Amino acid sequence: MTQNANLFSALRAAFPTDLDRVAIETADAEPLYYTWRDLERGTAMLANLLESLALPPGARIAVQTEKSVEALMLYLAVLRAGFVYLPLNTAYQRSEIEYFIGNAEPSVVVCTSKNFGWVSRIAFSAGTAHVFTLDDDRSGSLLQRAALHSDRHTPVPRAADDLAAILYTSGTTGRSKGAMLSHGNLLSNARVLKQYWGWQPGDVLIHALPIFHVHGLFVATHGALLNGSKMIWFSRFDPKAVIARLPEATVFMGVPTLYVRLLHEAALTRAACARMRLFVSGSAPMLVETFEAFRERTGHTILERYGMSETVMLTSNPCDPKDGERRGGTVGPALPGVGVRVVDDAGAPCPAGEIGHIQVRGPNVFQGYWRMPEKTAEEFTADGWFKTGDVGRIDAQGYVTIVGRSKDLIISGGYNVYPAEIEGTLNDLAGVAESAVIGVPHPDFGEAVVAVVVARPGSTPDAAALIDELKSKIANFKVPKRVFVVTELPRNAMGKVQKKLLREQHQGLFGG
Ligand code: MLC
Ligand code: AMP
Repeated sequence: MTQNANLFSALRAAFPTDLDRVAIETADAEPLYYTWRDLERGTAMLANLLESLALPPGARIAVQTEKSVEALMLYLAVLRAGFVYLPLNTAYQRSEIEYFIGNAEPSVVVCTSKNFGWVSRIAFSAGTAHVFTLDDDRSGSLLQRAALHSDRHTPVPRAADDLAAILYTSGTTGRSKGAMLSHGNLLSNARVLKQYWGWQPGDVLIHALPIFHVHGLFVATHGALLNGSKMIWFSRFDPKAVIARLPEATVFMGVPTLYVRLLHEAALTRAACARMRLFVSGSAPMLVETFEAFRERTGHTILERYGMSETVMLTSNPCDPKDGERRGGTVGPALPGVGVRVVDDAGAPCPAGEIGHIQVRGPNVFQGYWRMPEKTAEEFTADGWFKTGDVGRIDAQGYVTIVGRSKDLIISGGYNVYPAEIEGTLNDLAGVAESAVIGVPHPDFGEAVVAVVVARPGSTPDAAALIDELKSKIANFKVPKRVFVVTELPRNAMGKVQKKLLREQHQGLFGG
């Protein structure tokens, strides 16, 4: 290995010289202050603990814990020790966790003490050697064990294409796929964003997103760390509390639902945002009316960008006016060094302004799906472009507009929901013959999940009871907000369920 491309080493190199400055302040009634030295020492102790376990090279460390600074340190420690981080949404239920652990075969699982009983049973039966607990009050076996280790540690050298993380992303058919991201993928993207978004000395980030997906884990934390910037750390998004801290901050990142909720607060004013430099939105489409209402109220033009678990960030509206204006309803041009193109059904590039399939190529594009070489091959073109599954157009200035998706995907409050997975779960419930799951406009979540269900002959399933049953089986954000029991699903001449028709029928359901 010629050069150490460990992402942690690059982040640490950006720590301020004065390690006693505050790196993270929690937004609690009784705040905790973590200095850069605390991050350095805490991640060293955790990395030493991981190394002491004699794990195999490339070992996966699966983590399902509440958001906390210690959970962030665990992520950084996994990078530091050269292992592979596997974050899991806290909403995932037993059968979902069983699948992820069975598929990824992690050597270490970290969970909350509340879930230790069932998680450890699943993990040990899948061959996991170590299960630790970590709670959001800093208790649990992980930190107890880490405290016994040295607070000095030399980051393990990694090559740019060594794996840093696996992010599970649902599939259009079948089960979730693990997107394998390398140190090089993450670092190249973080560096491009640092430059393109003009991170500057004195920037302070309000971190209010979960840390188990690309947006909160990578885009937000890498941005702040690579700039040596302080974070104000919210364990969960609370619009009133966020607004109260805006005067101390300069950067905020959110999914559109967060902006919708901020706009509901009268306290969101120009004065409250006077010190802010940048508001970033992404992970789901932002309505132009939200974009405009925010500008009207605060004087700030939200910067919308476009990303994916498989590619981190692909495009972004400009930050610096010399790079162009921020246009609502678009996700901006391809980031520097990233190639984005739109092709027709035959794979030929579309002329400017024409709608087609969005494809991407660049140092940000992942290494493939974990243990799914055929699926990986299917998602790349012969000339090496990744098929995003999004549909859009690129105008003459290079601005990308996403107009839809060729993948059957619902994005609710920034979380992805694949109808096939929900339909499969519904169809297994007693009394259900078949089902169709659709997304309809929702004023808060952007899209809401709705299910249309056909009863088995002789059964009369109750919609509310089906919803309750689903809550015990799948993550709460995937559970349909409404279930309709019907006698049959509309089908076309080929026998395919006409989801478009169902979407039209239900589109006013939430006043959208
Ligand atoms: C919560 N609920 C949701 C939901 N979140 N329902 C639909 N969609 C969602 N996203 C439901 C729960 O099931 C529960 O229902 C009720 O709302 C209250 O739960 P909660 O946990 O208290 O909700 P809340 O804290 O208000 O969460 C809403 C939210 C959260 C918007 C803050 O969903 C969130 O943090 N979203 C951000 C997701 C994100 O980070 N995405 C980035 C992906 S990365 P009930 O019935 O049980 O009461 C990516 C790539 C990229 O896409 O480009 O960035
Ligand atoms: P995920 O698999 O969770 O990483 O979600 C990635 C998907 O989110 C993309 O393929 C897009 O469909 C969607 N997405 C991300 N950012 C945006 C955005 N700014 N506008 C519209 N859709 C977006």
